[in-house]
Amino acid sequence: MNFQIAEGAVVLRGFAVPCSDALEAAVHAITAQAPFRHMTVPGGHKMSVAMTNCGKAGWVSDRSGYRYEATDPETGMRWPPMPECFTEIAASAAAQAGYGKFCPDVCLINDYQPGARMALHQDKDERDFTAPIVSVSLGGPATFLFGGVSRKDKSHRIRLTHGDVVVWGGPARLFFHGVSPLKPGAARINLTFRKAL
Ligand code: MD3
Ligand code: FE
Repeated sequence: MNFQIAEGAVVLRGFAVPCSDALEAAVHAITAQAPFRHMTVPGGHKMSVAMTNCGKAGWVSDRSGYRYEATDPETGMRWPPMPECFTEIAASAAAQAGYGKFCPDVCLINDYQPGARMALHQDKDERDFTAPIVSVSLGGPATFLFGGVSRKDKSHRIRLTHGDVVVWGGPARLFFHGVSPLKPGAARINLTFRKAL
């Protein structure tokens, strides 16, 4: 069921349900090599969301800022490769939403335990904003917030549950967005596929 929530942004309800066991197993294998960790933001606080990455590079944050790095700063090793089921779900969701030939090179994996949240922000650390971003939600439900290209724009909320996929392209690619604190209950995993390099 495709549902456009803004110009360029499409929700695919339950799109990832058929392959969610494979996606979760792949996350488990990735975290054995590159464990979830709470990164430090430039202001010095640790994020409430725990993160890891797979693919050609990974998103990292520390006191000096945000960037993509080919290696995991915790281990000095390259990030685990992107599993085939990851590339496949991202490309097929993008195609379903009207974005052909999406070939992500990085996947940020976010682990939300109860209480974890993500403040309103834009994704601007990638080189090319013409490619969409594909987000896959697994596990417990979350309230996702999205506004517009200005922080002052009115924001909307949308409930995302297990298997929901959102494709953010066109004007929506640079929309402000965030996640409300996760309610007690099941943890939530989010896979964020990007063309970053
Ligand atoms: C809307 N993660 O890691 S993914 C992030 O649920 C991030 O973990 C959220 O935002 C999460 O940066 C949301 C969905 C998403 C990603 C990129 C967007 C929504 C977006 C870019 C523009 C607008
Ligand atoms: Fe984001």
